[in-house]
Amino acid sequence: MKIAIVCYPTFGGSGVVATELGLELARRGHEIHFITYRQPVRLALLSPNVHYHEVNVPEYPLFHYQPYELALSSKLVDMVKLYNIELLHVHYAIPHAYAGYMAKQMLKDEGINIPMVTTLHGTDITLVGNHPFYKPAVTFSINKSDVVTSVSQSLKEDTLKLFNIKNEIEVIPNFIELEKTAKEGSLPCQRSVMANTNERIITHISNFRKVKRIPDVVQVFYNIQKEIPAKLMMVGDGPEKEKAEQLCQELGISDKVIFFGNSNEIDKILCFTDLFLLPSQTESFGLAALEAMACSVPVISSNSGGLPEVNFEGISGFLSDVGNTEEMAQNALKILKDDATLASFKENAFQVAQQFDIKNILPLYEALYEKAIQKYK
Ligand code: GMT
Repeated sequence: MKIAIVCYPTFGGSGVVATELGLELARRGHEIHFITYRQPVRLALLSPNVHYHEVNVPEYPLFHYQPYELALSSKLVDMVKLYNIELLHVHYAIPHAYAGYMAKQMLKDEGINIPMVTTLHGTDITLVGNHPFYKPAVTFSINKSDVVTSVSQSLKEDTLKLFNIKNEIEVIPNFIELEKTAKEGSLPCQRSVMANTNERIITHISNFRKVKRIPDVVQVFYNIQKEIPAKLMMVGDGPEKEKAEQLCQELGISDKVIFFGNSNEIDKILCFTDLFLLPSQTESFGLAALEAMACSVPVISSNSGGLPEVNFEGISGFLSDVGNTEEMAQNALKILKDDATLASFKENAFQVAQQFDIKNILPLYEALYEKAIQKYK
């Protein structure tokens, strides 16, 4: 199949999922065209089946806001015609589903009919899309998609609750490429550079937005390190990062916390991690938690949104109410208390992650694509 994938190219989960999906589809022989404003961070272009088309929005003094949707839909039209693309798969409803629908309409006008699959990722529904300024356009573009998928059952329920949706929503969970993780996991792990042998290593990875509750990460770690020797690895960048650095200073734990900024090599950090923290306000799925589990790292998370669909209570880790940092720290200590307990949680985390192997999930997308393309033939 010839598929156009529209996504955000940044470090956010939706862009990562879209990129990994496209790359695996390409490995399976499909022709994939990534269409976005910058080369996606996880996209390596050395493959004959992978194409990247950049959307440019020329500056003009009249524009206070650059019309990205217009440029994106025009680019989609041009690329569909040039490469005979058969299907559009847009990730994150805003503004991609809207631009995709406009492209479909323009193509229809020229006698070209192609289906559009929209994947809902989370904040496009629970935070941003739900805003009254966007809601009518988001509702419209979800209803006009040929196929709608969501990354968890919880996100599907939120979508049906928050929007007037007439379309079916198929749940296809996020995935992990276990083969790649295993290959990277066999490389030497530089634990000794980061911590002493007696210290437990705790990691948090995110885009440091408010929804991630970064102060809770610091507070949970603060409680843990009062009881056992430990280090905290903070990976990622975003608006809450500086405040977190200040908080660590105020709490007198700066020497135990390392802020890495954005990294493309999270496997190198996860390989020496003993525990992953994700206390988010809401999380449609929690891809970062799954990536940790795939590296055999147990997870302490909040129990909001789709997190209980990924992190299994008492098996791959523990879940607590949002903001209950006291309980999160107690649960973390339960996992970290001795090597045997930690080893069994590590093994369990890896077992749970196996359910989300890309090999199990990708055929679900392929089947949807085939059905959608057939409908238009
Ligand atoms: O919140 C983020 O980390 C970014 C956001 C995105 O769209 O890039 O993540 C959302 O999509 C991910 C991939 O499907 C999910 O794993 C995250 O849980 C989801 N974030 C939220 O719902 C807050």
